[in-house]
Amino acid sequence: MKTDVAIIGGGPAGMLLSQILDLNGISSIVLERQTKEYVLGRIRAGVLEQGTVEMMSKAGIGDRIEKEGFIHESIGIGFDDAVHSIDVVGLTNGSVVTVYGQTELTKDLYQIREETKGVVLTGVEDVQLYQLTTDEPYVTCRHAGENLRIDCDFIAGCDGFHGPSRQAIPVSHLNEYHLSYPYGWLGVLSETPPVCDEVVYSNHERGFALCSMRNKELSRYYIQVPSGDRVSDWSDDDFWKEFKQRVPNVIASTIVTGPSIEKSIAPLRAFVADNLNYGRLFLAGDAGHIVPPTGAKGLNLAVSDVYYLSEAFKSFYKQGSEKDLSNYSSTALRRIWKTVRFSLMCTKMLHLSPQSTPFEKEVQKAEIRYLLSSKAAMTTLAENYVGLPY
Ligand code: RFL
Ligand code: PHB
Repeated sequence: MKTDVAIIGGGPAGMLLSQILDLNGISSIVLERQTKEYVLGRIRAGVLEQGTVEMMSKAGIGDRIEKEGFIHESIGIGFDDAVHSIDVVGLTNGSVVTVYGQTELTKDLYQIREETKGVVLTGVEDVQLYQLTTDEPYVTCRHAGENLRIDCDFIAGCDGFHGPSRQAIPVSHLNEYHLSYPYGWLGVLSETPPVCDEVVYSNHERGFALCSMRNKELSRYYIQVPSGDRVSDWSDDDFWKEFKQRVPNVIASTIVTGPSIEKSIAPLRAFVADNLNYGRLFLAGDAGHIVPPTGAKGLNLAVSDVYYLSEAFKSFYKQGSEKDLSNYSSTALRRIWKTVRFSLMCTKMLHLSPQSTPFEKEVQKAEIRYLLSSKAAMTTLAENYVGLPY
């Protein structure tokens, strides 16, 4: 098989890239390890930056987001038994975020690639990358019992943190920065009406809690749990009991609880790969970086990477210029590091750290009080939350 760009990974980054390339007459083949049903069943992100929504519209899949997404003009901070609203739209001259599940966004991407007859091979095994530093790289894999070889001009590594793409970069060309937190998020999806119409991030001495939603009948809630906890350690009753203790009473007393239809634990960590490029291989999305979910940035960063990378492929195929491709890594990393900074700052401000001294706990409270009393601090939070410019 032959294509312009071989894309490893059919998550949001890989699928969006293939769609944008297609709109620009650049061919691609997507290789996804899991089945389509598995990919579409994963419950993950829920908050889209304005730039992400614009990218989806440009890619021809903005209609359902526009119809079914929920525009949020503010976010809530739960602190001292009250919900403090931050007027995101007012502080950013009109920018908002859209609540729309990653599951739905991925469904839209698979659907449009089916309509546009894109080649997306699911259930592939043993993906391997070759000749990355030549003009003739290729990928091999097994698919439906056959061995495949895909010759291409470029390879896009969109295969998440554990995929083979980053591992194909020699260690001498890769600097990896890692940070892990001694806690994770236990998330529950429940067929109940969301308790608030804004996303509420709650700081509490028992630990962090988050109220989010997917639609009018579907809520998504999280609580901070120690690393090492397993989903089986937490019954639904235990979850709700703990959750209610960590949110302001106005939420605890009105929340409608119900059985969880999904429950999972995500570890909190940060990771950045420097460089995102090796020869003809380019990394995008979680393959190149992970942020703790507190700022709601993982999916949005994957989309901004795809923006820079697709623009660079466009200049290569349309103007014959390799300049944007050679600058891809440094351009994308500048935005990535700023977003890492924001995600770490939110994580530190809102979570209970098991190592915190009483002194540090007081400083954390002062940090939140300062945020809630300072227009400058709230503006900083709001402009990062809606997404920094590309
Ligand atoms: P993905 O979605 O992991 O997709 C990578 C794909 O590559 C495939 N793959 C392979 N394919 C072929 N061969 C192999 N050997 C392969 N190995 C892996 C995988 O099967 C998969 O389909 O990465 P991508 O596309 O870069 O997208 C990144 C986002 O999924 C991720 O950043 C977000 O979900 C993070 N995230 C959030 N991001 C936000 O912007 N806003 C949020 O509100 C938000 N909340 C979250 C989150 C992530 C969470 N978890 C579970 C980590 C909340 C949670 C709880
Ligand atoms: C979610 O709805 O899953 C969600 C919302 C906000 C975050 C992270 C996750 O910061």
